[in-house]
Order: sequence, then structure tokens, then C-alpha cells
Amino acid sequence: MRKLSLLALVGAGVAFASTSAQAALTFDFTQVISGSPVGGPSFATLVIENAGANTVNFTMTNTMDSSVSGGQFISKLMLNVDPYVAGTMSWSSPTISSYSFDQDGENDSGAKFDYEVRFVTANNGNRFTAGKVVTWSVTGGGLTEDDFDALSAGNANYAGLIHIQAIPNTGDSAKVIPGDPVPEPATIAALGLGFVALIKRRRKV
Ligand SMILES: [Ca+2]
Repeated sequence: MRKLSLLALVGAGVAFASTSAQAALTFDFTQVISGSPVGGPSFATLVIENAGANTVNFTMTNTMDSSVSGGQFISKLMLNVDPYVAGTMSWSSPTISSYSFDQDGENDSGAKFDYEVRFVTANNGNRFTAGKVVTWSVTGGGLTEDDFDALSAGNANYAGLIHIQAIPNTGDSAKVIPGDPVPEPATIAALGLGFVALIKRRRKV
């Protein structure tokens, strides 16, 4: 049984690695690092896809549970770009207000990001509230979706971060990062040890 489950795990890892190359890059913002936002566990998803030479499309969805999230909205998204290129962003959504590129210069929560998208904060109906989907594109020399699969510099190494504001009742804000797409070091070590044990066992047989 143990052998079987371990083999299945290893097999699943290989299958994931071989299919992930052609799939879009997806972030699911589930890990709260400060504040107490409501309506999780997923607060937003972000899908990043190649859209022809030097252009990448973004689709971001506010996935909060609207029955409890009230007027809670996303005011900011931070990402990394590696290799760095200062892109040009295009959008038509009234929910986006501005953006900036600055290599390791977009600071938040101890992390230094490269790219920041700011959403409307005025209470004019355009806030990025539950259920809304916002799209935009970025063009830059050699840019591909994989360039956004990178971690921030600084004291905290995050793949991305969102700022949530207007938490019901308190009006407080929160910061949320993508859930772990990669096993934590302890898990990797455990898997590695298991794999070694499996090989040793096989040699005995
Ligand atoms: Ca960077």
C-alpha cells in the first residue's frame, strides 16, 4: 500500500509538471498574511496567459462569498516580473485606476515586487467587489506568462499579493497572498526520504 501511494504521488507530480508547461499561470489568493477578511477561503483568482508575441492577458476574479463579504473590495494587486521588463498595460475596465512597473521597488508587507495594479477606491460603483471579473493586457519586450511565475525580493518572498479594504463591521484592511503551489520544505524532505526508502526497498527485492 505504501509503495503504491508513493508511486502514485510521484506519478502525479510528473503528470502535473508535463501539463503545466502549456497551461496558463494561475494564482489563487487564499493565504491571509494580515488582517481578517471575510468570504474566503479564496478571495481572488488571477489567470495569466500568453496572447501573441510580447503580450500577456490577465483575468482576475473576485471570488469572495458575496453573501458575507458586503462592500469588501480589492484595491491593489502586486506581482513579480522575471526577467524584468517594464510593460505597458492596456484596459477598458472602469474598475482599474492605474499601474506601475518598478523592479523590486513596489513595496508591501516586507516584500519588494515589480508590478502594481491599482483598482478604484472611490465608492462610485466601480470598486472590485465580490463576483466582478476584471481583464487587462500587458505588452513588453519578450514578455510571456512564465515571467510572472517569480517571487518578490526583500524580507518576504511572495508570488503575489492583494490588498483588501472595507472589511465588514470593522472597515479594516487585509493582505492576502497566493496559496502554496509548491510543497513546503518539510513536505519535500518527507517526500524525498520516502522516495529513498522506496528505492532501497526495491533494491532488496
Ligand atoms: Ca523582482
